[in-house]
Amino acid sequence: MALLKILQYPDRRLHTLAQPVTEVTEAIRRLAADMAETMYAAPGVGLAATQVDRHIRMIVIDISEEKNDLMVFINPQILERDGEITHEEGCLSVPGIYEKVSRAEHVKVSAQNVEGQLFEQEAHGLLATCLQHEIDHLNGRVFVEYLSRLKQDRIRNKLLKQQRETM
Ligand code: K1U
Ligand code: ZN
Repeated sequence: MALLKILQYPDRRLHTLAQPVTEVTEAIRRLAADMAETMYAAPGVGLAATQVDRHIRMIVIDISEEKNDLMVFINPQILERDGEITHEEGCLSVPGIYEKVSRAEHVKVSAQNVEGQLFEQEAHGLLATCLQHEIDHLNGRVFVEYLSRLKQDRIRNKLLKQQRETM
């Protein structure tokens, strides 16, 4: 397994629309394992392929305390959404920034697993938030885009300054 480099906002590659996975191959399974290792090491509770510069529709999530409940979603699609919840969100591509975002409180998602089999997942609370956040990544959307223009500009300038200082 390998640790992958996570793209940092405002990298324009984070705005790429990810393409469907047409066949779940050994290479896809290896990427899922590498994404999981990268997520656990960061540490984070989710990661989208977009964030590691692989523009295919795959995400990994583990919101368990013990970090022993890995979920891999290939070609995830939101079938139902309802309610509203506001969570403080973070993002491994936007380090050090935490902001409140409102999203659906419940979602029903269909996806394929690492064997290529279709499954459905009902999610509430943090899992629902995380699924929506990661599926947004696959659509080229970063959570800061839900914030005001002023906040987005401040975050962009802060991260660009940090990136210049660590070059
Ligand atoms: O970058 C990402 O997409 C992962 C992101 C997922 C997420 C978290 C919270 C709300 C919505 C989406 C993160 O994992 S940020 C880091 C984080 O939340 C965390 C880090 C260490 C322990 C527990 C949580
Ligand atoms: Zn993110």
